Order: sequence, then C-alpha cells, then structure tokens
Amino acid sequence: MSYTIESARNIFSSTQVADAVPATTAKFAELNIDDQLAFLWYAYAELGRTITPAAPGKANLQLMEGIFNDIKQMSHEEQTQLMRDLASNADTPISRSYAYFGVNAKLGFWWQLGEWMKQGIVAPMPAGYQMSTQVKAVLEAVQRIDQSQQITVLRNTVVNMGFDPSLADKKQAEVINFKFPRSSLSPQFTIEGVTEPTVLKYIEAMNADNFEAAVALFANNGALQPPFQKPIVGQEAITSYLRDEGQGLVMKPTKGVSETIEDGYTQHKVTGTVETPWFGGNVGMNIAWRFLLDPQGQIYFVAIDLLASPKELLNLTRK
Ligand code: EQ3
Repeated sequence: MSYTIESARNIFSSTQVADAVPATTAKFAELNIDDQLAFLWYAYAELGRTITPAAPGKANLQLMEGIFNDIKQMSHEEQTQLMRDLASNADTPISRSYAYFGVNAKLGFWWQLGEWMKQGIVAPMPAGYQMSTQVKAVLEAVQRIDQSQQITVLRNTVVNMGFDPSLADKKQAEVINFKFPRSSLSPQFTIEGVTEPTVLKYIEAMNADNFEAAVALFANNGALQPPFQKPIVGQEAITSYLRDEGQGLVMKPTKGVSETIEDGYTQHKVTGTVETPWFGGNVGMNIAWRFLLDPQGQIYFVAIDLLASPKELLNLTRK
C-alpha cells in the first residue's frame, strides 16, 4: 500500500484532540464585533489572574513602532474604531499591515494595546459596560477548558483578525516575524520507547529554532499538520510556516511508540509537553506528534495535536 497525505492523517486515529478549542472559537465568531472585543478583554483579564504573557521584548516591539506611534496619536474613538476594524477584517491601512504580521507579531501587537488599555493610553473598556448574555455564555465555555486550550482560543481569535488573513501566507518575505532569545542550553529529553534518529533530530532542531535542519528531514512532498489545521505540504511551505509559528517553542517529548508498517514505512507516536515563549513553563501544552516516515527514513507526514486531556499523554495505541 502506498500512502497519500489524506490516508496518513489517519495514523494513530484513536488520538483524542481538544475539540473544545474549535468549538469555542466558532462560538466566539458568532458574537457581534463589540461583543468579541469585550469577550477578549474579559477572557484575557481572567487568564491574567493566574498567568500573564511575558513582555515580547523591545527589539520585537520596535518592528511595529510606526504603527504604534500612529495609534498613540489617535483619539479614543479612533482607537476603538481601529480595534473594531481589525476584529471585523475591514479593509483599512492598519488592518492590511496587520495581515502581514506573523502570528507572534499579532499577539505582540495586542499585548501592547492591552498594556496601554490598562494605562488609559488606548481606549479602555467603557466604564459601566454591561456584558451581554452571549458574551457571558462564551466566557463560561472558556472557563470550562484548561489553560493551554484557553490560550489557544485567544491565539486563534487574534490570528484571524485583520484584512484578508490569507495574504500573509502569500507574501512570506514581507511578514514581520518575532524572535525570542533562547538559553544556550538546549532542553534535554529522552523519549521512552522511541530511538528513531529522524524523530530525535526533528525535536532537537525545533528546540534550537533551526528550521532549515528540521525541514531537511522531510521528504520533498512531505507534510506537516498543525493542531486543528489542514496539512501544509512541501518543504518551502513548511519552512515559512515554522519560521512564523515555531519560534521559541520548547518541546519536551517524554514517551512514544515506534512500529514498522508496510513497504518499509514506519510510524511513530510521541507525546509530551510544549511551552510557548509567551507563557514559558507556566503552561505546558499536552501534545502528540504522529510521524509517518518513508522507507528512506524521511518525514512523509507529521501531525501535531493539542490533546484533550493529560490522560491522552498515555495513549500510544495504534488504532
Ligand atoms: C487587549 C485585549 C485583551 C482586548 C481586546 O479587546 C482584544 C484583544 C485581542 C486583547 C489582547 C489579547 C492578547 C494579548 C492575547 C494573547 C494571547 C497569547 C500570548 C497566546 C499565546 C498562545 C500560544 C500558543 C497557544 C502556542 C501554541 C503552539 C504550539 C502548540 C506549537 C506546536 C508546533 C509543534 C509542537 C511542532 O512540532 C511544529 C510546529 C508547531 C508550531 C505546529
């Protein structure tokens, strides 16, 4: 049997992913624009009672200095309109620039606005704002999921803002990407049950932000499937994706299973935690990597899943 990307997606099909994330993101999308902004404010404030994202660093924020200066000059009404425009994907100059920010730059943009909202430099939530029942319902849904899922929902909402988010994929060269400093010691790990060199090299390369080395492990027509997304196919597309989304991630795989299947293909499921530079060790996301390697030992397919619960870290069954 030879594999297609479509059939490869079904390896280790009993893996339970955090379905609450797309479900909650969809509920959010049904809110009207002012309710969306209010929801984000309250969800972020609620999260901030236990953990807050790290400041993105001066060098990163400087990449957006021009836009920040413009925003500081605006009246509170104009600032509120700007936030509405971003959330409603309106076609405005700032909303267009935003579409060219990488994921971390988008998060950093809102991080800065959030700080300025607290200080009154950017229009805060109106005093006496009354939460609608719809906002309350989505907030309650968010409170029921764990922190790693909550930050994923927040991240999804920010990624989808701006004018035509798909533009950002087309013109990678122009995308503003953040960089996060790493400690010189790369994280040590051993994966109980997996010794496959390709898998180990993949994690090592990702833990060093060495995306070229990680992508060199893929077959030419290989694919990477991020959580809740369709596979990204081909080395070039995977490289630009990882440059944008893979910066500063700390991967701590712990367990796994390897099996030889048909025609020299092998499949490997690895579980462990991944930390984002925004929350560091305060939020360990429970992750599974499902690898399918071709007979040459190259990655034909890897899916990255955000797991439904910590219990899923122990699920290494084949079906
Ligand atoms: C100002 C405020 C509060 C109110 C206003 O009304 C609206 C908004 C938007 C506001 C601001 C909100 C803010 C500042 C939200 C910030 C949220 C943050 C910092 C969220 C960060 C989340 C990061 C996550 C979930 C990262 C996950 C990464 C993963 C799972 C990566 C996995 C990968 C692995 C393991 C691989 O092997 C390959 C690649 C891949 C990247 C897929």
